[in-house]
Amino acid sequence: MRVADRIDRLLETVGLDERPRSPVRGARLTARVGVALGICFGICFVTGLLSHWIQHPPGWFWWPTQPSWLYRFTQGLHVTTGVAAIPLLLVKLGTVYPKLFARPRIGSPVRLLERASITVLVVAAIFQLFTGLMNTAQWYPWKFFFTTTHYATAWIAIGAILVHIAVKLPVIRTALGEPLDAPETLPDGSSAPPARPDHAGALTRRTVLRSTWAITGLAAVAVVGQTLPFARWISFLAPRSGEGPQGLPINRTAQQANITDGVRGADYRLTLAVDGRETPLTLDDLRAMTQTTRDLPIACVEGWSASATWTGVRLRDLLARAGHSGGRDARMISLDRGLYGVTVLPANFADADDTLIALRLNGEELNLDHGFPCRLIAPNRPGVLQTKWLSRIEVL
Ligand SMILES: Nc1nc2c(c(=O)[nH]1)N[C@H]1C(S)=C(S)[C@@H](COP(=O)(O)O)O[C@H]1N2
Ligand SMILES: [Mo]
Repeated sequence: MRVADRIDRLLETVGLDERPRSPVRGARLTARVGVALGICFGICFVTGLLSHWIQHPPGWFWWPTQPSWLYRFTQGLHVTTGVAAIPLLLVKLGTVYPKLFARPRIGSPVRLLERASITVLVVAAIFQLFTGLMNTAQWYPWKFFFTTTHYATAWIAIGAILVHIAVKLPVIRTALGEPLDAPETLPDGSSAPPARPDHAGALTRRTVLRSTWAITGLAAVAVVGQTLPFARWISFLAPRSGEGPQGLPINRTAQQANITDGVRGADYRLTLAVDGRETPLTLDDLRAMTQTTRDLPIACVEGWSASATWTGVRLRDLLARAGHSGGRDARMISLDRGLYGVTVLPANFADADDTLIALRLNGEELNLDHGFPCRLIAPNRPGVLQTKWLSRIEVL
């Protein structure tokens, strides 16, 4: 027996042969699920790009300080559309997988190219959704650095999606124009008999589509609760749902960052560095300055977010005390020597009314895990850039 025939036999045995007439398959179902999937991927890509640019700003990039909830919103959308895309992708793959085994297996160069592009698309999409989901759970069972890989693969995925849409556009248009469960039109123009017409209770495409919307909605609701306080109770997928000292979750504790209670000692200083001049301030110096109170969210890149009331010294006032008059970026340096111990605050954020070096959280002195003695809290910023345990601020 030829190898190709053997493969066909094998696939038939395990039920993976080409069965285009199965009621839950066909372009009409695939196209409808595909549109929803395309919208999710599109929103996820744009919001992901934004998040990446805010954290690694190219020269031309500018991000506003207001409204303070904007990043919370865009990143919530990123994680929610990403999670919603998981069931959509599974259903879509389920409706088309027999085509992977369609004959001829290799065929013309164009067909080969089309199959190669589909393979890239499927692999990149699964990779993005899987690594993104793992990141929301802070579970990194891999060796590569998450953010750069997730970002690079996003371009591959979106490129492959655009090629796929362009190639399939005629099929998509026809399929969307036809009613979901009506008989299919055969190549000769006649109507095919409906799939399993006499099978009472047979699975219809409409049933599959409705179930798909329901499961997708459920997945979205499960994750959106970590961003919307009133929806927190339904958020069973949200790993950090508002617990933590002073009513706020924590990503990295003081202990994990090697910050000991020693920072409570009398020798703690926050040093301001402006044009080669150093101004060391004690915690009492900071407490003696004019205090400002603001309600601002921590919006973690991983999707959870929570609002809190912060009190502290305006960064602008603090730097003015060291002789700085605004208009320049500032580098935040932490006692934490980890990955997020140094961040750069663009000039418009350094000068903003709402940007604080916080000493208090929700009416109490800042908990050690929240960044005691003091931390940065600025409006409309990813949580990862809200540097805790500050020891030094340099005007650039
Ligand atoms: N020095 C330092 N600051 C940090 C971090 C860190 O690892 N080190 N983590 C950041 C991240 S990822 C988030 S989401 C917020 C969380 O702040 P919270 O622990 O006060 O809720 O702190 C940010 N500030
Ligand atoms: Mo974060």
